[in-house]
Amino acid sequence: EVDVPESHPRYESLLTRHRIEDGVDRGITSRQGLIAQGRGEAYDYLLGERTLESADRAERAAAAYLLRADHAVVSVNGNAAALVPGELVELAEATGADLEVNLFNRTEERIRAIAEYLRDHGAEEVLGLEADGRIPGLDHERAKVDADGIGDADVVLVPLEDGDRAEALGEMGKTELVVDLNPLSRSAQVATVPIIDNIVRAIPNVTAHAREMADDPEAQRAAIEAFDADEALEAAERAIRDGA
Ligand code: PTJ
Repeated sequence: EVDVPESHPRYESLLTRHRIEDGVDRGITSRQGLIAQGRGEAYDYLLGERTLESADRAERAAAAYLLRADHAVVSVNGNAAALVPGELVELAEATGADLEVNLFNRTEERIRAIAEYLRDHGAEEVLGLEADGRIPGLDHERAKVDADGIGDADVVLVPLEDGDRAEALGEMGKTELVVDLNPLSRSAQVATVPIIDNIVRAIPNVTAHAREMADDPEAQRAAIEAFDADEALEAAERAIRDGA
């Protein structure tokens, strides 16, 4: 553990950065994950390192989609696993979603390490090792998914997803819930629900909304109804440009 004084103005941001470094040391996070985190931090700084109201509405809508799904899957990559392992397990439990390790830079070692790390954090079943399904339109390694996981899902939550894959999943007709701090990224642009927020704040808030609406189908319908993807993207861009 690094010693960051709590009084440091960017305490949270430094802790988050350290978790990504630790993820690389554990063989969970790719080296490219360090670069992705740097990009994310820059956007988070511009957004004021807070959850915008529009992002909170997106998180509530995402919770509603997960609860109403026939088969929801939460996709986990090397950055998500390093930053919010326990929170992802809790989200899956609160919504009845499956957890699937699905990597952009796929290696069997990293998949196994992430699955084990999620089990250490309380996950019972972790998908992603079968890789017996394919996303049409992507090259071999990028296309691999579990047939009974993401392959079969009607709703997928994909944090920090690559643009090509986000687009290809959308073309399969899946409802995509994307967490990405960059409102201009292709993944955010193609998502049914773009959540423009730090995954560290976003995942626990989706879980809180899911718990609150779990037995209330009317509230779930209202959360989906109240959400407009284009408006959310515009609100985030405005916040970056004007600080509003
Ligand atoms: O573990 P793997 O192999 O699946 O690889 C995962 C990464 C994230 C390295 C891979 O998918 C990748 O290279 O992604 P990109 O294309 O760099 O996109 C990552 C996006 O996530 C960027 O738009 C970042 O702004 C955003 N991002 C980075 N950190 C965070 C974030 N969004 C939310 N919360 C963060 N902490």
